[in-house]
Amino acid sequence: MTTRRDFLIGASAGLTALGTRALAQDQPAATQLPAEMWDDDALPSRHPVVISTWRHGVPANDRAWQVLDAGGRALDAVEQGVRVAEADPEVTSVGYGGRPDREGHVTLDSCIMDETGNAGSVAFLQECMHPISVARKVMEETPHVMLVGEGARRFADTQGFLRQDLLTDKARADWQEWLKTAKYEPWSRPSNPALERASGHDTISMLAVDRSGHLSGACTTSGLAYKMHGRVGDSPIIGAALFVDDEVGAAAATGVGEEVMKTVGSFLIVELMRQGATPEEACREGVARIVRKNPQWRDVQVGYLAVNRKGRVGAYALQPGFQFAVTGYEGDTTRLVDVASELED
Ligand code: SD4
Repeated sequence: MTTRRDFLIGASAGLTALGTRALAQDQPAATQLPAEMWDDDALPSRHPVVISTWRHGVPANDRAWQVLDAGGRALDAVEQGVRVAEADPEVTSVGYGGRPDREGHVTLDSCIMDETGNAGSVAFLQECMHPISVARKVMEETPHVMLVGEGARRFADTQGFLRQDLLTDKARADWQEWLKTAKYEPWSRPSNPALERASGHDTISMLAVDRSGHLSGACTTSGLAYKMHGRVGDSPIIGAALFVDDEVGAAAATGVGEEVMKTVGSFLIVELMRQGATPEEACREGVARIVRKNPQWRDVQVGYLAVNRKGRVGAYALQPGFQFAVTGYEGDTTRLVDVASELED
């Protein structure tokens, strides 16, 4: 059986970090992660932390950090942070510029959860630049948690969100190319993980701890490319792609949403942390559930991120190539971290 000590050694040995400077030059500088990232006792108290999925998490974290560093609330940080990815046309799996479904419609799933356990969500929302902010409005302005489709769009209208076409020329051209074969393979293992890594595309999920020690999380996506019209993934489902419990910690997911939903991944990870698991141990068990349940797990990517209430972070994935951005350690610069995985490179 793996002891906690073995586990921690394995975790740090399997991880490297990239500074933002190295990112700009596109030259991965491998450095050891600071010990406090993994060690509750070494972390300075009341120090904010923000983590988010994939390479597009770097500019998103930088925005969230401005809020946290100024003493702002974790909820505002995660909303502001993921809005950066939503508005970026280069991010092909979130918001504007996201790949459409097989009928050419960009449909969005988002959710947000705060330190009190309040949550808001939208699913199958169209023509909206910032679904995360609509999700927050659902949380704050309605008695409900989730609105979908045309109902969500009409609610967004009442809240002043403009109707905007999100399908960029590039995304349209890629979709038209896809239509030539119309092969739907969201479950395929990326043939070249290095390329997958470089392109840095995927859902953005973000978790933050603010200076008051409170937690919040957000998740937003255009979902799997060329999905069936009407398909909703894990990203707007509280407990699946995102769960926050201020007394314990928070967890979030990226990857094939069907696998995350079937194992209620983020809720599971928070509950494991409640029982004493470290964030990374909990993420590993979240991944292990998928491995045990799905004989096809080698062809699926799912990545989990978690943070506990002390700001200690962890992550684990099924496939190599998953990365997360972290800000709040070592000079508060944003680092991109390679995550250990069930399958090796
Ligand atoms: C979904 N989890 O719609 C999202 C998409 C994603 O890799 O993260 N893609 O299933």
